[in-house]
Amino acid sequence: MRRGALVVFEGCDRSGKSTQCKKLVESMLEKGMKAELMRFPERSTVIGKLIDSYLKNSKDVQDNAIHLLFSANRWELKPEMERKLNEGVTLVVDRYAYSGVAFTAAKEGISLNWCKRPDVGLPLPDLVLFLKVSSEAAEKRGGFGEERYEKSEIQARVAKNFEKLQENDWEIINADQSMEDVQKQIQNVVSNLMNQDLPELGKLW
Ligand code: DGP
Ligand code: NA
Ligand code: NA
Repeated sequence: MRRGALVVFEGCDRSGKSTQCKKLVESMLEKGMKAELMRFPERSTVIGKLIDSYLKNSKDVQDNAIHLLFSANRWELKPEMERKLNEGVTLVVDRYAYSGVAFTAAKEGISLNWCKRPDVGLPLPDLVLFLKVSSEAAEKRGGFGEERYEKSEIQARVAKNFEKLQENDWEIINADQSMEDVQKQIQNVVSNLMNQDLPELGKLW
C-alpha cells in the first residue's frame, strides 16, 4: 500500500495557515483520499498543557528548556505519525520543527544551530508549504492575539529565521492573496505530490 504523505504548513502567526490546513484536509477527504489534520504544539498532552500555559503567559519557563519541551511534544507524537503514514493516511500538519527553530532562535543568545539539534531524526516532510504574508497584510487581518509571541517585532525576527531555514524544495505561497487563491495554489501543489511516487520516509536534518 502507498504510504501517506507528510505535508507541513509553516509561516508566521496570522498567515492563514490554520484555515488553509483545514481546507486542504476537507478537500482531500471530499476526493476520497485518506487525510488527517495534526498541529504542533499539540496542546492536549501533558507536555502540551505545559506549553499551552507558557504560550498563554500563565507560566514562565527558561528559553532553552521550553524549546526542548516543544521538541519533546513533536517526538511524543512521532509513533502516531509513523503509524498513520504507514496506514496510508496523509498528514497535514499545522507547524513543525521549522517553527520550533524560527521562534526559539528569535530569542537573545540562542543560535539556529542549537535549536535544530533536538529535532534531528524526526520524520522528514514530503512537502513544506510556507505561507508568506507581508506584515501589512497580517496587520489588516486584525490585531494579534494575546499569546506570548504575537507581537510584530518578534514576528519580524521569526520571518527572518524562516528565510534562513528555507530549502530549495519548499513551496512558497504568497499568503497576501485571497483565501480562495491561496487554497487553489495549495491544491495544485498537493495534487502534484499525490501523483508522484513517494520515497521511503526520510529523517529531518
Ligand atoms: P499556534 O498554536 O500554531 O498558534 O502556535 C502557538 C505559538 O507557538 C505560535 O506563536 C508559534 C509558536 N511555536 C510553535 N512551535 C514552536 C516551537 O517549537 N518552539 C517555540 N519556541 N515556539 C513555537
Ligand atoms: Na498563533
Ligand atoms: Na509549537
